[in-house]
Amino acid sequence: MNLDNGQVTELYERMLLIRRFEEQSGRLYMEGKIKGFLHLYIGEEAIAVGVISALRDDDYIITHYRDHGHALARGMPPNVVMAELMGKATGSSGGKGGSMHLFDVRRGFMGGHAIVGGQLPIAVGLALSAKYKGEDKVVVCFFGDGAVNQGEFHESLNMASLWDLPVLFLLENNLYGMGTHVDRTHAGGRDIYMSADAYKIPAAQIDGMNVVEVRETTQQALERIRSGKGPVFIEAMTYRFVGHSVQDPQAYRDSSEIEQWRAKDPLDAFRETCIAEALLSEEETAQIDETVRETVAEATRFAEESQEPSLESLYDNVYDRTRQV
Ligand SMILES: Cc1ncc(C[n+]2csc(CCOP(=O)(O)OP(=O)(O)O)c2C)c(N)n1
Ligand SMILES: [Mg+2]
Repeated sequence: MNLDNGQVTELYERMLLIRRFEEQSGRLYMEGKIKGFLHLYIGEEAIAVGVISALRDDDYIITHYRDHGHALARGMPPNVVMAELMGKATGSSGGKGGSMHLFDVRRGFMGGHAIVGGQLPIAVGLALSAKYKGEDKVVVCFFGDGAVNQGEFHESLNMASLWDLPVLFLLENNLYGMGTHVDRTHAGGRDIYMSADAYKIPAAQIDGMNVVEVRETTQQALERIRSGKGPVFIEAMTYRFVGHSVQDPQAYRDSSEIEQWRAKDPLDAFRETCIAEALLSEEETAQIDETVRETVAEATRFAEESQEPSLESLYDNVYDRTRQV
């Protein structure tokens, strides 16, 4: 591995933070403290962390509704993310966006989008603005296999390629869109990355459970994009270890399939490799585990103790043409 102790510590800590944060969110949902929808990212952590660790601070990120992992990987404070999930005024969107609408303009984190595929054309718009203004920024657009059979996916790839826009299309292929397997939704089978070929966009399919592979492929893609050669497409193969949302009984898949993928747990694999290559010690991983647990406990405390948005703020930031300003 071409990484030093500091870098592997950061990658491992971020992945573990996402894992523990998500586990805690699931518990809080069951306790009725998080309401509405909650889509967990458990099993897919290597993608958000591998990709986002390769970005610059002023690059843009835009993603789908399964967005907690991307937000935490980008460095959004866990306190603020947890408060948003609990609908508190201290949350990143003042408690009014919730799980699917995390947002942080300062960090170039342009949302959390609940409309499947809706972020793709917005990513192209962000990239067009960056190119037009002569800014050296790349837009990373995360989306799932459920987004790729819609027109806007093809329109976005076409326009980004035609205009050589600085977009990294990052497909998280976890084999399912809600309860439907990708084999039943995509005529091209599991090699969705080949769709990019129709638009002359270079594409690769990679192991989304391997954080180092994700990071290195992203670095190569970014280099090409920053040189002005237009978009790149990466399909990262992955699996969500839990249901589509917390309310999903998962009757559509066998537990043996889940077990097979759990055996490829991106955290276990990375930790074992780091220990084998003497990049991390058992003691260091235990220490990281301790730190992460404290961070998640503190985020929970912060969110629980925060106030709900005031009634007077109900219409703030809401466009309502019937109300006079
Ligand atoms: C345009 C649109 N159609 C349908 C839905 C309902 N819906 C929510 S999530 C989802 C599945 C998306 O699957 P995928 O893109 O693979 O993401 P994953 O949940 O696997 O991360 C669907 C169909 C929606 N939100 N938006
Ligand atoms: Mg999917």
